[in-house]
Amino acid sequence: MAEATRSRFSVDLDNIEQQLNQSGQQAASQKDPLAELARIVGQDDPFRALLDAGQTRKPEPARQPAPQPVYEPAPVSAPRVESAPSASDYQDRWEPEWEIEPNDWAASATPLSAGGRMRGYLGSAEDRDWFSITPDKTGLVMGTVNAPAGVDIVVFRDEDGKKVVNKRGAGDDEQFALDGEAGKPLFIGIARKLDGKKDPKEQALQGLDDPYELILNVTDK
Ligand SMILES: [Ca+2]
Ligand SMILES: [Ca+2]
Repeated sequence: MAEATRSRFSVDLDNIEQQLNQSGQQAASQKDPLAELARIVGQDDPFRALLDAGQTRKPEPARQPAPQPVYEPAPVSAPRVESAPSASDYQDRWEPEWEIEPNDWAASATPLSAGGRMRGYLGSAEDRDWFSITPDKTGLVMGTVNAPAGVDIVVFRDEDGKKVVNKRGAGDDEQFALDGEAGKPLFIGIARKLDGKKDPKEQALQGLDDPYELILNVTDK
């Protein structure tokens, strides 16, 4: 019996060994496809992750345009810097002053600081706006009037309104120069050119609600 059990045991051991080998071979043979599957699955994941990332990133460009209007005011204010003749006048030009009506005569002119900006309305056909500036140094006073659209600006360079500047047409800027003397006030009048053949009250007026802007800069010349 002992030999039989040994032989059986040995046979069993052989069978078990064979089974183990077979199962090991099967397992080994199964490992390869599993490994390939694992690779495929492993490769799919990063692609899916990229796809998912791409899908999640797509909405971002749609969100980005929203903040853009916040940055738009910057270019809007840029032309103000361009119109500044000098850096010393930079601060004044960011806060333009406004005309003080009635200012239809030189005696009631709205005072303007040197190197400043002044805005006003030609609110009627015969509205005339006078401004005064007293330079603190002797030199040329350079002036520019930015006209509202459709308005032909006329500039008076002297207190009596006899020296008229009107080089350009409707909607265009007018530029002029005055001889400034330290401590002596200068007077500048602004009006709109009307059709002399028509009654001012019957003329179609443009830019009644659009302000013009007078820019003055005292130079050393
Ligand atoms: Ca006015
Ligand atoms: Ca006026």
